[in-house]
Amino acid sequence: MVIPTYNEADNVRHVVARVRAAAPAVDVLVADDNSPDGTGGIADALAGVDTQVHVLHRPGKDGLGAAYLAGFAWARERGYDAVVEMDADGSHAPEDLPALLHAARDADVVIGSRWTRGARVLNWPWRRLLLSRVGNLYARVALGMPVSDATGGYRVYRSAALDAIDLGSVRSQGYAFQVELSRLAHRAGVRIVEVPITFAEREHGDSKMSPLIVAEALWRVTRWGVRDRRAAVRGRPRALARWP
Ligand SMILES: Nc1nc2c(ncn2[C@@H]2O[C@H](COP(=O)(O)OP(=O)(O)OP(=O)(O)O)[C@@H](O)[C@H]2O)c(=O)[nH]1
Ligand SMILES: [Mg+2]
Repeated sequence: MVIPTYNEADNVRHVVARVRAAAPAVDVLVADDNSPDGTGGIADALAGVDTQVHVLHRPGKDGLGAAYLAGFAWARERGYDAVVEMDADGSHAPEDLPALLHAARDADVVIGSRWTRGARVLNWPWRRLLLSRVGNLYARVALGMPVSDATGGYRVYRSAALDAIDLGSVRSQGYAFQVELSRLAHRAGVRIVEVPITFAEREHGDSKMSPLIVAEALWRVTRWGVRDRRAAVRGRPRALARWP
């Protein structure tokens, strides 16, 4: 499991302990961007007493996408057959992990979803609910993907899915990173399933969400949607010409 962290000193200890308790077979990699609040040092201390906890120290804040790509590369070098993404802030419940891993037996990508039947979202202000709802509907329609929570960051990728995706082409940094990977997985034709999760607002620390991150997602989704439609239109006459 890769847990990206930036200033999560009040969360990292507890969240790692919960993962280790909920899924003891899972190894944890904390991918820290040299957090000024000392998160990296706390993670080192955890790794010092637990051989299944590892830390990837990155030089500075470089976005969620870059931290995940580095974490994926780390995991693939070591031959893991699946990689899990999870936030450090307690929004994703480690106790949901066994259900996600179970679903990964029959899927290449498992998305822990806030927007499928049975999911719960706790303590989120209505503005965040609306943003996530509308953003996901837009992504779903613009990209033609049967995914209800394309921005969610609680996922399992089987290595086969990562092999099928050209990770070198990924440029997104914020929420757009999750949407981009959903899109690439969908286009690669791998099996994607969604599992309902209980999502809770962070209790400690500050959100790194910013208007810039939302704008990046909106801009990229729109661009991908336009590109996909243009490609579909270009493809159509050829397809018709081939029709007997
Ligand atoms: N390594 C690294 N981790 C990051 C970076 N930005 C965010 N994160 C981590 O990514 C996860 C999600 O970030 P959050 O700040 O919780 O963003 P969010 O969940 O969209 O926002 P909230 O719902 O308000 O918490 C957390 O574990 C963060 O610490 C970054 O630039 N580098
Ligand atoms: Mg969060």
